[in-house]
Amino acid sequence: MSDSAEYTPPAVWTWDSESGGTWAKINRPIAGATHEKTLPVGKHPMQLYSLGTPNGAKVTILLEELLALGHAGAEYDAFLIDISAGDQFGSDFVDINPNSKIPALLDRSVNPPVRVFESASILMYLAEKFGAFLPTAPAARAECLSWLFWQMGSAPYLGGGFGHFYAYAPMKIEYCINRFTMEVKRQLDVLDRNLATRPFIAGNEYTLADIAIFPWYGVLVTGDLYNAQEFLDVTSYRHVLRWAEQVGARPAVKRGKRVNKVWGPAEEQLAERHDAGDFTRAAS
Ligand SMILES: N[C@@H](CCC(=O)N[C@@H](CS)C(=O)NCC(=O)O)C(=O)O
Repeated sequence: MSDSAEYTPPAVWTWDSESGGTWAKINRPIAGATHEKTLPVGKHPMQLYSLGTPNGAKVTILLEELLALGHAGAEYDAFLIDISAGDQFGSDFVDINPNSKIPALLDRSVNPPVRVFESASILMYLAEKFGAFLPTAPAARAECLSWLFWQMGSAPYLGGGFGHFYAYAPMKIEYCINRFTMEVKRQLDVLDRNLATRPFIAGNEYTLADIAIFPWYGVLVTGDLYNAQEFLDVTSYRHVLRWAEQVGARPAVKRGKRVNKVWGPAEEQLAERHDAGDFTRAAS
Protein backbone atom coordinates (compact mmCIF):
# COMPACT_ATOMS: atom_id res chain seq x y z
CA MET A 1 0.00 0.00 0.00
CA SER A 2 1.43 3.44 -0.91
CA ASP A 3 1.40 6.47 1.33
CA SER A 4 -1.86 8.33 0.61
CA ALA A 5 -0.03 11.65 0.08
CA GLU A 6 2.03 10.15 -2.77
CA TYR A 7 -0.51 7.85 -4.33
CA THR A 8 -1.35 8.30 -8.00
CA PRO A 9 -4.25 6.05 -9.03
CA PRO A 10 -3.40 3.75 -11.97
CA ALA A 11 -5.54 3.86 -15.14
CA VAL A 12 -7.29 0.63 -14.12
CA TRP A 13 -7.53 -0.44 -10.49
CA THR A 14 -6.48 -3.99 -9.74
CA TRP A 15 -6.90 -6.03 -6.58
CA ASP A 16 -3.30 -6.86 -5.88
CA SER A 17 -2.62 -5.75 -2.33
CA GLU A 18 -4.27 -5.93 1.02
CA SER A 19 -5.52 -2.57 2.25
CA GLY A 20 -4.76 -3.23 5.93
CA GLY A 21 -7.10 -2.38 8.81
CA THR A 22 -9.49 -4.43 10.90
CA TRP A 23 -11.68 -5.67 8.04
CA ALA A 24 -9.01 -6.11 5.34
CA LYS A 25 -9.25 -9.91 5.37
CA ILE A 26 -12.93 -10.01 4.34
CA ASN A 27 -12.97 -7.15 1.85
CA ARG A 28 -12.96 -8.18 -1.80
CA PRO A 29 -14.16 -6.57 -5.03
CA ILE A 30 -16.37 -9.45 -6.22
CA ALA A 31 -19.74 -10.81 -5.12
CA GLY A 32 -21.03 -14.36 -4.80
CA ALA A 33 -20.33 -17.38 -2.60
CA THR A 34 -16.76 -18.46 -1.91
CA HIS A 35 -17.66 -21.86 -0.45
CA GLU A 36 -20.50 -24.34 0.02
CA LYS A 37 -22.06 -24.02 3.46
CA THR A 38 -25.39 -25.25 4.74
CA LEU A 39 -27.07 -22.97 7.28
CA PRO A 40 -28.65 -24.46 10.40
CA VAL A 41 -32.45 -24.24 10.77
CA GLY A 42 -34.19 -23.90 14.13
CA LYS A 43 -37.72 -24.58 15.32
CA HIS A 44 -39.30 -21.14 15.03
CA PRO A 45 -41.11 -19.38 12.16
CA MET A 46 -38.40 -16.73 11.78
CA GLN A 47 -34.83 -17.73 11.07
CA LEU A 48 -32.36 -14.90 11.48
CA TYR A 49 -28.74 -15.17 10.36
CA SER A 50 -26.93 -12.22 11.88
CA LEU A 51 -24.37 -10.63 14.17
CA GLY A 52 -24.85 -8.14 17.03
CA THR A 53 -23.66 -5.07 15.11
CA PRO A 54 -25.95 -2.01 14.83
CA ASN A 55 -27.52 -3.37 11.61
CA GLY A 56 -28.11 -6.74 13.25
CA ALA A 57 -29.46 -5.21 16.47
CA LYS A 58 -32.19 -3.31 14.61
CA VAL A 59 -33.85 -6.59 13.69
CA THR A 60 -33.42 -8.36 17.03
CA ILE A 61 -34.77 -5.29 18.85
CA LEU A 62 -37.87 -5.32 16.63
CA LEU A 63 -38.37 -9.07 17.10
CA GLU A 64 -38.08 -8.67 20.90
CA GLU A 65 -40.53 -5.74 20.81
CA LEU A 66 -43.00 -7.81 18.75
CA LEU A 67 -42.72 -10.71 21.19
CA ALA A 68 -43.23 -8.30 24.10
CA LEU A 69 -46.49 -7.22 22.44
CA GLY A 70 -47.60 -10.88 22.33
CA HIS A 71 -46.98 -11.69 18.64
CA ALA A 72 -46.06 -15.36 18.98
CA GLY A 73 -45.43 -15.57 15.23
CA ALA A 74 -42.34 -13.43 15.76
CA GLU A 75 -40.58 -16.23 17.67
CA TYR A 76 -37.18 -16.62 16.15
CA ASP A 77 -33.92 -18.49 16.04
CA ALA A 78 -30.95 -16.15 15.73
CA PHE A 79 -27.88 -17.92 14.36
CA LEU A 80 -24.47 -16.32 14.52
CA ILE A 81 -22.80 -15.27 11.28
CA ASP A 82 -19.14 -14.56 11.96
CA ILE A 83 -18.30 -11.97 9.30
CA SER A 84 -14.63 -11.87 10.30
CA ALA A 85 -14.46 -15.59 9.41
CA GLY A 86 -16.26 -15.06 6.07
CA ASP A 87 -19.55 -16.83 6.97
CA GLN A 88 -21.40 -14.24 4.88
CA PHE A 89 -19.83 -15.77 1.75
CA GLY A 90 -21.20 -19.28 2.40
CA SER A 91 -23.57 -20.63 -0.30
CA ASP A 92 -26.76 -20.85 1.81
CA PHE A 93 -26.21 -17.37 3.23
CA VAL A 94 -25.69 -15.88 -0.23
CA ASP A 95 -28.95 -17.54 -1.34
CA ILE A 96 -30.73 -15.50 1.34
CA ASN A 97 -28.69 -12.33 0.85
CA PRO A 98 -26.87 -12.02 -2.49
CA ASN A 99 -25.20 -8.92 -1.02
CA SER A 100 -23.35 -11.08 1.60
CA LYS A 101 -24.08 -8.89 4.61
CA ILE A 102 -25.89 -9.46 7.86
CA PRO A 103 -28.75 -9.31 8.78
CA ALA A 104 -30.61 -11.88 6.64
CA LEU A 105 -34.05 -13.28 7.48
CA LEU A 106 -35.89 -16.37 6.30
CA ASP A 107 -39.61 -16.46 7.10
CA ARG A 108 -40.48 -20.17 7.22
CA SER A 109 -44.06 -19.58 8.40
CA VAL A 110 -45.07 -19.29 4.74
CA ASN A 111 -44.67 -21.76 1.89
CA PRO A 112 -42.37 -21.29 0.08
CA PRO A 113 -40.28 -19.49 2.72
CA VAL A 114 -39.64 -15.79 2.08
CA ARG A 115 -36.10 -14.44 2.17
CA VAL A 116 -35.58 -10.82 3.23
CA PHE A 117 -32.32 -8.88 3.20
CA GLU A 118 -31.32 -5.25 3.94
CA SER A 119 -32.16 -4.28 7.51
CA ALA A 120 -34.82 -1.67 6.66
CA SER A 121 -36.53 -4.10 4.34
CA ILE A 122 -36.56 -6.70 7.15
CA LEU A 123 -37.98 -4.11 9.58
CA MET A 124 -40.75 -3.16 7.14
CA TYR A 125 -41.53 -6.81 6.33
CA LEU A 126 -41.97 -7.68 10.02
CA ALA A 127 -43.83 -4.47 10.90
CA GLU A 128 -46.30 -5.05 8.07
CA LYS A 129 -46.66 -8.76 8.83
CA PHE A 130 -47.56 -8.10 12.48
CA GLY A 131 -49.19 -4.65 12.09
CA ALA A 132 -46.96 -2.89 14.62
CA PHE A 133 -44.40 -0.07 14.87
CA LEU A 134 -45.23 1.32 11.40
CA PRO A 135 -48.13 3.78 11.49
CA THR A 136 -50.85 3.18 8.91
CA ALA A 137 -52.20 6.75 8.55
CA PRO A 138 -50.50 8.16 5.40
CA ALA A 139 -48.82 11.20 6.99
CA ALA A 140 -47.52 9.32 10.04
CA ARG A 141 -46.37 6.41 7.86
CA ALA A 142 -44.51 8.79 5.53
CA GLU A 143 -42.79 10.48 8.48
CA CYS A 144 -41.72 7.11 9.93
CA LEU A 145 -40.40 5.86 6.57
CA SER A 146 -38.60 9.14 5.88
CA TRP A 147 -36.59 8.71 9.08
CA LEU A 148 -36.11 4.99 8.51
CA PHE A 149 -34.56 5.69 5.11
CA TRP A 150 -32.66 8.67 6.51
CA GLN A 151 -30.96 6.13 8.73
CA MET A 152 -30.20 3.79 5.83
CA GLY A 153 -28.67 6.62 3.83
CA SER A 154 -26.81 8.24 6.72
CA ALA A 155 -25.35 5.34 8.72
CA PRO A 156 -22.77 4.35 6.08
CA TYR A 157 -21.16 7.79 6.69
CA LEU A 158 -21.10 6.99 10.40
CA GLY A 159 -19.96 3.36 10.08
CA GLY A 160 -18.13 3.08 6.77
CA GLY A 161 -16.77 6.63 6.99
CA PHE A 162 -16.29 7.90 10.54
CA GLY A 163 -16.09 4.53 12.30
CA HIS A 164 -13.75 3.11 9.71
CA PHE A 165 -11.25 5.97 9.73
CA TYR A 166 -11.52 6.85 13.45
CA ALA A 167 -11.50 3.32 14.87
CA TYR A 168 -10.48 0.68 12.32
CA ALA A 169 -8.11 2.05 9.67
CA PRO A 170 -4.44 1.01 9.99
CA MET A 171 -3.40 4.69 10.23
CA LYS A 172 -5.07 7.91 11.39
CA ILE A 173 -5.63 10.08 8.30
CA GLU A 174 -6.60 13.61 9.33
CA TYR A 175 -8.32 14.44 6.03
CA CYS A 176 -10.63 11.40 6.25
CA ILE A 177 -11.36 11.78 9.97
CA ASN A 178 -12.19 15.47 9.49
CA ARG A 179 -14.45 14.82 6.53
CA PHE A 180 -16.53 12.13 8.25
CA THR A 181 -16.55 13.77 11.70
CA MET A 182 -18.02 16.88 10.08
CA GLU A 183 -20.81 14.80 8.53
CA VAL A 184 -21.53 12.72 11.65
CA LYS A 185 -21.79 15.87 13.79
CA ARG A 186 -24.15 17.35 11.21
CA GLN A 187 -26.27 14.18 11.37
CA LEU A 188 -26.33 14.33 15.18
CA ASP A 189 -27.50 17.93 14.90
CA VAL A 190 -30.28 16.85 12.50
CA LEU A 191 -31.45 14.33 15.09
CA ASP A 192 -31.06 16.78 17.97
CA ARG A 193 -33.18 19.46 16.32
CA ASN A 194 -35.84 16.87 15.48
CA LEU A 195 -35.90 15.41 18.99
CA ALA A 196 -36.15 18.91 20.50
CA THR A 197 -39.70 19.03 19.12
CA ARG A 198 -41.02 15.52 19.84
CA PRO A 199 -40.43 12.57 22.16
CA PHE A 200 -39.63 10.01 19.47
CA ILE A 201 -37.99 10.22 16.07
CA ALA A 202 -41.19 10.20 14.01
CA GLY A 203 -43.46 11.98 16.52
CA ASN A 204 -45.32 10.91 19.64
CA GLU A 205 -45.05 7.19 19.01
CA TYR A 206 -42.14 4.78 19.27
CA THR A 207 -41.75 3.33 15.74
CA LEU A 208 -39.40 1.57 13.33
CA ALA A 209 -37.57 4.89 13.00
CA ASP A 210 -36.45 4.72 16.65
CA ILE A 211 -35.62 1.02 16.32
CA ALA A 212 -33.41 1.66 13.28
CA ILE A 213 -31.69 4.82 14.52
CA PHE A 214 -31.04 3.80 18.14
CA PRO A 215 -28.42 1.05 17.53
CA TRP A 216 -26.35 3.55 15.50
CA TYR A 217 -26.77 7.08 16.85
CA GLY A 218 -28.29 6.21 20.24
CA VAL A 219 -25.49 3.79 21.05
CA LEU A 220 -22.92 6.25 19.65
CA VAL A 221 -23.93 8.95 22.16
CA THR A 222 -24.36 6.59 25.11
CA GLY A 223 -20.92 5.14 24.60
CA ASP A 224 -20.88 1.69 23.08
CA LEU A 225 -19.85 2.55 19.52
CA TYR A 226 -16.33 3.59 18.44
CA ASN A 227 -15.55 4.99 21.93
CA ALA A 228 -16.04 8.47 20.48
CA GLN A 229 -18.25 10.25 23.02
CA GLU A 230 -15.60 12.77 24.03
CA PHE A 231 -14.25 13.26 20.50
CA LEU A 232 -17.74 14.02 19.15
CA ASP A 233 -18.71 16.07 22.22
CA VAL A 234 -21.94 14.08 22.49
CA THR A 235 -23.18 15.97 25.57
CA SER A 236 -23.95 18.91 23.29
CA TYR A 237 -26.68 16.79 21.62
CA ARG A 238 -28.85 16.75 24.74
CA HIS A 239 -32.12 15.81 23.06
CA VAL A 240 -30.44 12.85 21.36
CA LEU A 241 -29.01 11.79 24.73
CA ARG A 242 -32.41 12.07 26.44
CA TRP A 243 -34.02 9.96 23.69
CA ALA A 244 -31.15 7.40 23.64
CA GLU A 245 -31.41 6.88 27.39
CA GLN A 246 -35.19 6.47 27.16
CA VAL A 247 -35.07 3.99 24.24
CA GLY A 248 -32.08 2.14 25.70
CA ALA A 249 -34.01 1.50 28.94
CA ARG A 250 -36.74 -0.51 27.18
CA PRO A 251 -36.46 -4.19 28.18
CA ALA A 252 -36.90 -5.39 24.58
CA VAL A 253 -34.12 -3.06 23.43
CA LYS A 254 -31.82 -4.39 26.14
CA ARG A 255 -32.55 -7.96 25.05
CA GLY A 256 -32.29 -7.22 21.33
CA LYS A 257 -28.89 -5.54 21.77
CA ARG A 258 -27.48 -8.73 23.29
CA VAL A 259 -28.53 -11.16 20.57
CA ASN A 260 -25.66 -12.42 18.37
CA LYS A 261 -23.23 -10.19 20.27
CA VAL A 262 -19.94 -11.94 20.95
CA TRP A 263 -17.83 -9.07 22.28
CA GLY A 264 -18.00 -6.66 25.24
CA PRO A 265 -18.90 -7.55 28.85
CA ALA A 266 -20.05 -11.17 29.25
CA GLU A 267 -23.46 -10.14 30.61
CA GLU A 268 -24.14 -8.19 27.39
CA GLN A 269 -23.43 -11.15 25.11
CA LEU A 270 -25.72 -13.86 23.75
CA ALA A 271 -24.12 -15.63 20.79
CA GLU A 272 -27.34 -17.30 19.63
CA ARG A 273 -30.95 -16.96 20.68
CA HIS A 274 -33.40 -19.82 20.22
CA ASP A 275 -35.75 -19.25 23.12
CA ALA A 276 -36.75 -16.43 25.50
CA GLY A 277 -35.12 -18.42 28.32
CA ASP A 278 -31.71 -18.01 26.67
CA PHE A 279 -31.41 -14.50 28.14
CA THR A 280 -31.73 -15.67 31.72
CA ARG A 281 -29.77 -18.90 31.21
CA ALA A 282 -26.86 -16.90 29.72
CA ALA A 283 -26.94 -14.41 32.62
CA SER A 284 -26.89 -17.06 35.38
N1 LIG B 1 -27.34 -1.86 4.15
C1 LIG B 1 -27.11 -3.11 4.84
C2 LIG B 1 -25.77 -3.05 5.50
C3 LIG B 1 -25.44 -4.34 6.18
C4 LIG B 1 -23.98 -4.40 6.60
O1 LIG B 1 -23.17 -3.52 6.24
N2 LIG B 1 -23.61 -5.45 7.36
C5 LIG B 1 -22.22 -5.61 7.79
C6 LIG B 1 -22.15 -5.75 9.29
S1 LIG B 1 -22.87 -4.37 10.09
C7 LIG B 1 -21.68 -6.89 7.16
O2 LIG B 1 -22.35 -7.90 7.12
N3 LIG B 1 -20.43 -6.84 6.68
C8 LIG B 1 -19.78 -7.98 6.13
C9 LIG B 1 -19.03 -7.66 4.87
O3 LIG B 1 -19.01 -6.49 4.47
O4 LIG B 1 -18.45 -8.58 4.28
C10 LIG B 1 -28.22 -3.33 5.87
O5 LIG B 1 -28.66 -2.33 6.46
O6 LIG B 1 -28.65 -4.48 6.06
